[in-house]
Amino acid sequence: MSRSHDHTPSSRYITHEESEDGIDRRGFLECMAWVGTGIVWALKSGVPTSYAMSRVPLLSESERKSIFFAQISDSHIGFSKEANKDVTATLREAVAKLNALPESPKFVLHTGDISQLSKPDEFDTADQVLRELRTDKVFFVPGEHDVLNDNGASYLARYGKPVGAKGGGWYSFDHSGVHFIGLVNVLNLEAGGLGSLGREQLDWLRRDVHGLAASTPIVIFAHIPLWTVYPEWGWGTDDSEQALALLKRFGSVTVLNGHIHQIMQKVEGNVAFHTAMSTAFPQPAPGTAPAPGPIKVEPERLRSVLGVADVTYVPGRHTLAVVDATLSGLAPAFAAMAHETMSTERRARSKIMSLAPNEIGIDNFSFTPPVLTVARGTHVTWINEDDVPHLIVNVQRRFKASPVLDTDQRYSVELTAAGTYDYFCSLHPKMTGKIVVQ
Ligand SMILES: [Cu+2]
Repeated sequence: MSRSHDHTPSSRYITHEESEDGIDRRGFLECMAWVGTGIVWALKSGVPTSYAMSRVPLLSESERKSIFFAQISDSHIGFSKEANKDVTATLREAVAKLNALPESPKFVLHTGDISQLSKPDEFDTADQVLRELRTDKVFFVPGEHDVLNDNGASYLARYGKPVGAKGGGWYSFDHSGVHFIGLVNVLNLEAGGLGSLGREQLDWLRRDVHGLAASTPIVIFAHIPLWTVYPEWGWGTDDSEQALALLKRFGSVTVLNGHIHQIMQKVEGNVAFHTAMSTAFPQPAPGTAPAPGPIKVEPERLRSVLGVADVTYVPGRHTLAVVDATLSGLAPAFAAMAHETMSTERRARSKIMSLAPNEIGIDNFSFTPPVLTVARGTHVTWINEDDVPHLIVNVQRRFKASPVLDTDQRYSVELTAAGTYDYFCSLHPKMTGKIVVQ
């Protein structure tokens, strides 16, 4: 399994290479970044086949017309920084894109980060725009941005209840002979870790698939990728392998994720993984920038790095195909972005922080200094200079967790007892730091 492989980032993220017949054979073995090309993939009688978007005309008429369902992800309603000042408008464009399909999708999956800061009015706006979709129903799973402040309680009340969600918001349903499973991997994250499903959810999953025939096509959707895309940036889920082990016996498993705001795909045995574009802003390709986070591209290119995914399925033929569609209608333009814009954009953005001896700066998804030594009774202050929200949690729970800190917001605690305080960001648990009180 590639989860345990130790490829360097440069060898792990290969550029799409296609053989003469349009079938990407390396794709069966390697993780890959799809750059500069739209992708369709199909599971035909359990055999994965991938095509460049240009091959879509070769699909049968019925396949092309029978859009089964669609995926929207990472709409981040409430975000209004440089990378996209009107994320509501681009979500609306995504809705229009889906409404313009020759056949309406039966339903739409939203794979999380509906909102930027879990605010009721952000959810209200998202709901209002999504109501314009010409489809029967929209199913949601939460992103880490949707469960700020209350460990997901308000998310659950709004989106979990209507689908009879269990525990932290997971649920399943059946449609046209396909079994759909919405999983939650953004709750109770631990310092230094990745996304997490947790024991309770894994036990539920075991019971959920127990009675299903191995021939039942399975579609799993969750926010953070259920395969290790780039652990250095937290792009993976710690216990996803345990979930996938429960699905080994099924002939066709499709995993749809968001979170990384770019198209990536990998096929491993019976499991096909796919991450979707955001409708709000792009993020850097793994390892091409100091940190993940929103990046600004030339205005004319924005709509070529935002989009949706359409999925077709022909019952009885075990065919499931995902087509990524940008808002512009042009091929995704991540490649050019990766090489031209990102490093300069990040460099320009990165601020020089002058910090007092009791201050900890947050920038580019890291804490500065990583270890702060102070005297007893010091008020320690975190300052978020990043363009994404962060949330400070003490591992030993000896000081109160911060509220969500958006850009330029601060949080202070008075540390009266000597000792070592480990802390991390509960939204991005790879971000860790330490305070030594003497
Ligand atoms: Cu964070």
